[in-house]
Amino acid sequence: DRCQTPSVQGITTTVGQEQSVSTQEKQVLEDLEMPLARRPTETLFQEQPKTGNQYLEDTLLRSYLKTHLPPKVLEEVHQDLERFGNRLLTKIQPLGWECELNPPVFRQFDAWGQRVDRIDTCSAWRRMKEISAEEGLIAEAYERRYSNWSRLYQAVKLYLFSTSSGGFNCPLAMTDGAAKVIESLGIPGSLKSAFDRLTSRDPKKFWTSGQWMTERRGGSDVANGTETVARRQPDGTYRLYGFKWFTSAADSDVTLTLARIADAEGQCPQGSRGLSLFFLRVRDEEGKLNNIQVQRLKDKLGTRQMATAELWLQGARAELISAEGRGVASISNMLNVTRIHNVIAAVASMRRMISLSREYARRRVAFGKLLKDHPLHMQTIARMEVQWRGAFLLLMEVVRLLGLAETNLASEQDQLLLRLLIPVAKLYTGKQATAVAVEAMESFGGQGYMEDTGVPVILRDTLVLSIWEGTTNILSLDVLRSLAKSQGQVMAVFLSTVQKKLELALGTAGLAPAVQRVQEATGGLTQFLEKAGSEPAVTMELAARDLSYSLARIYTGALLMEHAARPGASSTDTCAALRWCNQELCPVAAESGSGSYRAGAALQDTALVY
Ligand code: UCC
Repeated sequence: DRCQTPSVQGITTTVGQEQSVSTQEKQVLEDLEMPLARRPTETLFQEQPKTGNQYLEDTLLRSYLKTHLPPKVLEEVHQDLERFGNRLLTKIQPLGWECELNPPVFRQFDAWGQRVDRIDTCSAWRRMKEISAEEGLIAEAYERRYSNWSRLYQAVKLYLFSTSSGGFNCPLAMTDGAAKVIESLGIPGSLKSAFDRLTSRDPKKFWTSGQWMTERRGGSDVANGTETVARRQPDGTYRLYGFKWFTSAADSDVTLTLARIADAEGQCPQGSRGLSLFFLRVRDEEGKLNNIQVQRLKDKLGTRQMATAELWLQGARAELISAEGRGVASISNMLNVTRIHNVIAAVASMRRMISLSREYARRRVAFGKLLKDHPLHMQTIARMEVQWRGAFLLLMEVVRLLGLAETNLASEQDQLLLRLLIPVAKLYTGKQATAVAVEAMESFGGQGYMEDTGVPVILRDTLVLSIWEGTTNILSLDVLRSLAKSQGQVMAVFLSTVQKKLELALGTAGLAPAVQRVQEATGGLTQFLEKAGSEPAVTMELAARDLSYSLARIYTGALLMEHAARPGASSTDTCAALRWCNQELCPVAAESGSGSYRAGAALQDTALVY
């Protein structure tokens, strides 16, 4: 059973001499020797990559749960995740594909010219809603039957669900965000029934929520972009008038949205302090729209399974749920949750693409041997694997901290760290996922570019992750916001947490080079921050993106080391930590040395562009 390694077309192959070949692999190689006449000519000589139970196959996920969850919780969660993994494979994945093939259809008028504004979704999409309730994909986080671990458990289920969900992870993100806002308001009586529905396990009761923030002036500068006006009614409710330019999952039952409350003269306060947060039902009991008109569905590059619409609010009845003028601060609870969902989607997308690439490499023969026996090909997949591992641990860290915060177990330091890590993780994993998805697509050659393999769908749906819920730059500025608001405390917590993780790693000899690299990086980071404190404000703005990348890389390096230092860790865990730490861990220190953040550099940047 020794693999022959023929030299094909002058290319010298280097692997295979000592490798044993499985029966299946041998069959693939033997098939290549078949005479042409015996081949079914309509079939490609390549096999479809198939993956199994995504929970059972995910050794990093399983080792993380084993390390962190209390044994009793682990036992119960393991059983449920194994079952869910099978359900995903056999039932949910095919539904996800159906959602892709049957995107929502907008019907503005009926046959008799009556305006109906119907958004028709396919049965698979509606089934996803039922499954989400049955599986407790929102409920789990709010029932808290596993105390602080409930949030992490919910995130794991969402992570497994994400790439099979046919885009239903989007309404779930917003539903979770809405539930979080309502909970943080103390679940007022008027919202009790909505909260129960948003967090229900009963498919007949379960509601999803939208998040209508983006108007015609754009989605980032919400403070200046929101034109919608709220007029107070005698009964204390409001009617909203405005135009929402980008409303995802427009088939949702309820939504949260921002508007400016008009005074008796009809004047509205401008800017961020003029915005208030409202809750509204999209339709009434009979299914009639709440004085809302649908202008059209968006023609998007990806997430086409999900109806995103332009909506006219023409007196939509709504309930004010924040203090007047505290709309942005109140909706940021929702944003932080949807940003975590974005991280979940990014990590899940990387995982799916790598699983498919890995499987394909076990089946596809080129140049006389399987792809998995080509060192350069495996190096490429291994690099993606290191990215995914880091991103996965960063996600787990964020949801671990959120779980603590939601059960009053978080220290002040934990809360500061959570505030910082949410934008850091969102912006960094969004970019990682895009890079990994593109690279993984290439690992299938031309097949990866074929629509019906399903690979382009994953790529398209991944590309949005660095755009919606705050672009990379907007989130980099949010990182600065969190530093400024805590008056530097958050940085002290960041550095001391990294240091604690490094101390754990010091006991593992193989990690020493990685420990040193992270220590050098934190040194560079500290120096940069000390210096930047006395520079003009433009320095921090110009450095914001590189700073955020530095925070992401340093923290993730520390997490990989912590994982590799645990009892029972494997040599692969150490290898991943070492490789991660071989990259530039502190780009902000490196760039600052070259003067990229001086005021003059901003002028140069503009001159370069124009
Ligand atoms: O809606 C969209 C599409 C929906 C699809 C959802 C699917 C998700 C799926 C995921 C997985 C599948 S996309 C639109 C999303 N829009 C955004 O993300 C907005 C991006 N822009 C920003 O984030 C900006 O930074 C703004 C809007 C927050 C900036 O607003 P302001 O008003 O200029 O900001 P201020 O004045 O700095 O902040 C106002 C208050 C402050 O609190 P106070 O007044 O107490 O000091 C801030 O500290 O809000 C607080 N605040 C925050 N607090 C602002 N951001 C945050 C935050 N992230 N966390 C905590």
